Amino acid sequence: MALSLGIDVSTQGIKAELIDPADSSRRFPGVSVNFGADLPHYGAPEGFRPDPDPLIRQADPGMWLEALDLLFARMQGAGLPLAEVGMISGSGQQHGSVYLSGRFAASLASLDPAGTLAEQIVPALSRRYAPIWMDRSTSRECRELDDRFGDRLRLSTGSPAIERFTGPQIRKFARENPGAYHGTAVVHLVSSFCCSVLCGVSAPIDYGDGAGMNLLNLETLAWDSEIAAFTAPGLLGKLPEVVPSNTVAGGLSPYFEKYGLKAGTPVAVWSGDNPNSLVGTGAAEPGTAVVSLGTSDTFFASMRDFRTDPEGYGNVFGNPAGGFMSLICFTNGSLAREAVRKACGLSYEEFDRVTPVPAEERLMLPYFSPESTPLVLKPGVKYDFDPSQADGPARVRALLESQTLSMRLHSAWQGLTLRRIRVTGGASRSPLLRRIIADVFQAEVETVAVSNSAGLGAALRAANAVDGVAFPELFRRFCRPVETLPADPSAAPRYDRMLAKYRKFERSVK
Ligand code: XUL
Repeated sequence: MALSLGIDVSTQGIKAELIDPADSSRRFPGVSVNFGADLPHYGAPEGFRPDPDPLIRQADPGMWLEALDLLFARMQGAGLPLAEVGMISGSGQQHGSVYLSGRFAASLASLDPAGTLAEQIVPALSRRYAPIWMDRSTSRECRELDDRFGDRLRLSTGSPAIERFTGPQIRKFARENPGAYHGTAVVHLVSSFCCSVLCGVSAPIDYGDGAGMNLLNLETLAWDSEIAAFTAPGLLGKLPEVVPSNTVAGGLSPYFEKYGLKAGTPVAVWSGDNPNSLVGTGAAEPGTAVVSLGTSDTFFASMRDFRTDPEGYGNVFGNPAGGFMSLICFTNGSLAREAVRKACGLSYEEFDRVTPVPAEERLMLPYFSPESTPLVLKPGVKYDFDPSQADGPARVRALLESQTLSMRLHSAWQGLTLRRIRVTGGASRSPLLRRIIADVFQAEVETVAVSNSAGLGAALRAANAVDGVAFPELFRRFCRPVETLPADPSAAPRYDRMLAKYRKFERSVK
């Protein structure tokens, strides 16, 4: 079978995932580009331009374009069989926006393989730098959207006004720089921008990533014209079409023949990294949630019906495999685990070897940095016990149990009957954390050994969109759990009790 290529454009770099959708035993080496290490001339060691204002986080789309050229050159250099690629899709860091003038269409249509992507496309940018998901400079715009629409914004778009979401960012740009906004013909997401570059035409946005904009009405699955009109003048006319995630956006531009790919290879519409990860962890069907344990922890799960979090912490996106998905972000994930590990003087091995002690019922609120769930803007760590009287392992247990109780508390609005939770990310190595997750949620915990779930998800989506391979079949081949841990039913009453205590404790400090 033809090979499927998934490209993951994330915050710190881009990666390629090449698979044979019919045969998971055919392995290809991963190829990647790191923005900081490989493209130091952009001065963006962590993928964004350093700004003295911590609320401002912008990246240079020229850097993403140069990275794409470099990624394809590296794949070719590594001897990957690019001539066998028969379908392509991709994944983008969510929410970031790219602003392009009327020249964009013409520069895509006339891409000259003798030149580079960056030199031919950068002149079509109507805003030089793209605000990314880490930007939080739009509080004023969020307030304005809240004042104008109140709860309707959350009920229609799946999320209240959120600083990093694209709509508030577009509103801020239109206010601060009306001339450049007026000169913008199209506003793309990172995902749809990169997809456009591959197809050589301005590409649509999919329901998965489109839902991260505060502009997509998830009941009608169309741009909400009233919200768009308030967000910025004439915005509806500047948004790409919004389509289901299994849409083929176009054929690969002849520009990429220089890397050994075939012009015209079908390119499926790109999506956001979280919707792609839902697919890449094989959890796109209801009944399984994913807990991704990274710098921040995220909890995401497929949802059959559209419903929203009355507290506004959970976001709802389109599920690329159909229906919807939730995403809840807990900023103090490994960030807090690292801080506690260091403060307790434990090595990584010692941290991973901490064992459960059911007699302890201790809680802590680990807000080492501002927290998004629950919203805490002023950092501060709180304990319901005297930490100076507790040894390192006891503090580690208090942290991990509290983090997991917070996940259970703040994911309850989905009304999910969870049979299993798939864990991924660095901290999923901790046997204690896996045990706690199983027992707190009373669900089986499955470890998946997928290292780039967003890139793999994109490659699987391409196989589904282009060749019609069914998702369950792809999941069986590519996303099998490597380890399964059943819940201990005898722990259920204890965690029900601790959950009630945790809820009170969290409320008492907000
Ligand atoms: C999700 C979010 C991040 C970005 C970058 O809402 O902001 O997960 O998608 O990974």
